[in-house]
Amino acid sequence: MTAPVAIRRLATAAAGFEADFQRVLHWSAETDAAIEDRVAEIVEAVRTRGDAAVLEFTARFDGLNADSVAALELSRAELQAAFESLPAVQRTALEAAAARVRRYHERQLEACGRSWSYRDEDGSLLGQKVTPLDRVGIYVPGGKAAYPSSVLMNAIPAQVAGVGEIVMVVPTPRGEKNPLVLAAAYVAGVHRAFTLGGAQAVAALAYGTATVPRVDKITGPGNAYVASAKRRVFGQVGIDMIAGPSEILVLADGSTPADWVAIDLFSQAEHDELAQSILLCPDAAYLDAVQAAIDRLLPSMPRQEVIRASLEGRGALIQTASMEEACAFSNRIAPEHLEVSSAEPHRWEPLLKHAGAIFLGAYTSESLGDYCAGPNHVLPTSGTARFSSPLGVYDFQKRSSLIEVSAAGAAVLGPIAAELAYGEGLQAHARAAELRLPVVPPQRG
Ligand code: HSO
Ligand code: ZN
Repeated sequence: MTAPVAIRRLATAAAGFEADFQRVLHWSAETDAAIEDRVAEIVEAVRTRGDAAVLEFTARFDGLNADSVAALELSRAELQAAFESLPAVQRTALEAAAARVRRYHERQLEACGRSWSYRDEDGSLLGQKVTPLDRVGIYVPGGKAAYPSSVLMNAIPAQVAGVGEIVMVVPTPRGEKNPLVLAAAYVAGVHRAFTLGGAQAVAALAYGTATVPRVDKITGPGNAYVASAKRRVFGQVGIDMIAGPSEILVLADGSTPADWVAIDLFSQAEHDELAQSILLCPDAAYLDAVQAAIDRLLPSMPRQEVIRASLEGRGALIQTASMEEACAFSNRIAPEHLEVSSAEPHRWEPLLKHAGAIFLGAYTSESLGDYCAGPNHVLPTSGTARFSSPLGVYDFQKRSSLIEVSAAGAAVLGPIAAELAYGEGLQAHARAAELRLPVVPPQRG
């Protein structure tokens, strides 16, 4: 018999709840000074010595020796071969997931990724021109978090946005390649791929080397070294976000089978000991049923140790006074994934403001969203859903303003601009506006 899972049990009505709740929420993305220093050296070495430094670090950290960085590039033919080597069922699943993710992001492009303009009453044209980034880098973690699904989730929106070149880097310790990652890169339309990782790969993408092309933006998760390197090169290039551990919050009215909810809590917990799974529900008997399901199901999970550590360290089963109160707490938590496990999900959805992705109804397991429902699984974590959004087509685009002022428009705008420019003491600005007026006034003091 394995011991019951000692997951925290709280009730919003209990004395001292607020302090307990704060302890559940507490999470600090500690920045380790030693890591910062190491990364600073690596980034600087790659910036100044390029390929030679990349080769040295790859040999040292990944045990992968090569004569040149070019030898670490994977050709499209190699990606294709990896795809073709997979069992048919895996190929079909990858393609089906890719097609659904592509379709969703194509809708995103139509809905919010297009240029627009209008003419005002003077015939002047005002608008916004949307263009894709020329070249992006996608960081794919190796080791325990090597997720082919994340390759799809990063590369497909870039491809849909029309990015000219998608460059993938993936750490490949001792040269052991992950065929599913390579196959996903093939399916998602990655243009170039290198078996490079760590801070050295991030620096190579940010500054470019003789072999690795310099990109405009780097997306994708990574370990503490990668996160630190991304922070450091931000400004030289764009970055997507710095992701924390995965989170799931389930808001339940007690109508979903308890086993389903227990396994959904496991599904995030199994990512990482630091992942967070929380259940909010007004019904105490249902919380008991989920606790019993957790204890019964855990022994069948190959990753039970990680799940237990996550649930006992950061998990919580919280009894609320009502579903309305559960929604209010959910907004305070602003989880990465929010399951509304209710018979009336559309009743609660309008009350929910802050979440990376909202999964409605008992059949919508978060795991379906991780792989193939269509929306992106790269989501804001650690409460950042209060101010940021899922990775999307818009992360691979930028906007330019368009202004075309007609002669009539110049006559209307000229005096306004000139007045404000004189007020700022900027004569040249004022005269540029005035010279275009039908009757040019004398220049002021
Ligand atoms: N839930 C993870 C994504 C993932 N799950 C990849 C399985 N594979 C972060 O949203
Ligand atoms: Zn997941």
